[in-house]
Amino acid sequence: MTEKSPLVFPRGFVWGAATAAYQVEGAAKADGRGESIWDRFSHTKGNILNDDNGDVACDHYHRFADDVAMMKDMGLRAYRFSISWPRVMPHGRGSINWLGLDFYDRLVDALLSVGIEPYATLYHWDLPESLQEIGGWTNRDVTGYFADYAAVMAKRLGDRVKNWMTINEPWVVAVHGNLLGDMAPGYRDKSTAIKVGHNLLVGHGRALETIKHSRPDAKVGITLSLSPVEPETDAEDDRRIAEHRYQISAGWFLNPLLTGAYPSECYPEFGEAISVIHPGDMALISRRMDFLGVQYYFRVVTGKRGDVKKVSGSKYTEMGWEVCPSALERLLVRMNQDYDLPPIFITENGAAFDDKVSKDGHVHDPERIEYLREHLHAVYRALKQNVPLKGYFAWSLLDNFEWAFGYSKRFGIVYVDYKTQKRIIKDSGHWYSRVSRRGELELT
Ligand code: IFM
Repeated sequence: MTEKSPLVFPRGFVWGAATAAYQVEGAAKADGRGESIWDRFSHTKGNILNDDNGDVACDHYHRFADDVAMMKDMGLRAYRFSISWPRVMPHGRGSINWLGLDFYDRLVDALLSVGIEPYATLYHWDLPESLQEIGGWTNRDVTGYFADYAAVMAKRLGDRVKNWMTINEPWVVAVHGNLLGDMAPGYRDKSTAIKVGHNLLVGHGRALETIKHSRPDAKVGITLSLSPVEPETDAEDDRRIAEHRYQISAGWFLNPLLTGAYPSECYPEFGEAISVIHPGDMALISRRMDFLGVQYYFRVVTGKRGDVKKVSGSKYTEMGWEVCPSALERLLVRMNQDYDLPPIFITENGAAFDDKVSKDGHVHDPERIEYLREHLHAVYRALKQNVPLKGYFAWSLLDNFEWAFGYSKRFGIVYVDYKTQKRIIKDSGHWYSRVSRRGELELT
């Protein structure tokens, strides 16, 4: 093989793109949708840059048919979307909103009619506000309501949707939503964050059991945001500090799911929140998943006191995240050594850059092409080291509502003009479309 030969991915490797309900759907009040914690949070002044909100977003709710046609033209094989719990169950429990449920039915049918495999996430952060009013994820009953909602979805879509993700990025929900408070529901309390983290895992376990019960052929997994933590120097103390941070962040979720126990480093952090763990929980949480979704954006580099360092000479995205594809390879290879891994999908990977429509009407985003190429190269290298990788989803299909950053950060491989809702496939979208069609990665 010469330097220039394309890298050929295994036959059947899944090529897709991802979105999430609150970030793209809009139609916040349409057809009986209930309020979510993100509606409440984004409508509270000062929480979101420019006081943006997801009321309209990309209007995907009304434009999904065109978006699916565009995905087909792009040669995508899979679409990862999330279901808005309050659209389907406005209060999170009890009555079902049939009109909301019908939307996902139409979306799934549209995808399948053009040969795009649906990958559905049940919880991408939009908890029904009524459930927050009874304590949100700190209330164990919510894990049961989540399983009930999962059952509704499996019953309605399970004949056509074969791949389900329960919870998206529990670390982000726990830490940003309940410890740092810069995401919904906006709490700043460590004990709350730990309880939420645990109950999200319990919710995952319960939903997995429920879906498997009603649809034995369904494949069910969870998606985790994972950042390797690497020391600034090779000194033993620095390595120890970095490893500790890795265990209390990545290990906090990986270990219980894959081994049935929290890492020993977590217990001193738990304090009184330890009471959230009930007998039987760890067995429920660690029930074998069909796959694990890995979401990688950046690594964390720590200094002597565990403080996070900027790396001189590295590139950073508009989010201020270091571009470091080799850390994705190291993360995957390490995970494969540490655990008996189920099949792995990269369920999110991508970058925000300051994209502009140029005079020729196109969006030229060479930095994103380079980002995607280099990260796919890292995925390929991990595959060659026997990491059981089965697919890759670019984040995101569309520019969208980037949570506390509103519409200021563009992650899409498709540009969205928010005034007109016009979509323009970026150069990276055309590039990714060629990779997806051929199943091959050109390195130049
Ligand atoms: O936009 C988010 C997504 O909702 C979850 N993962 C990270 C993305 C970029 O911040």
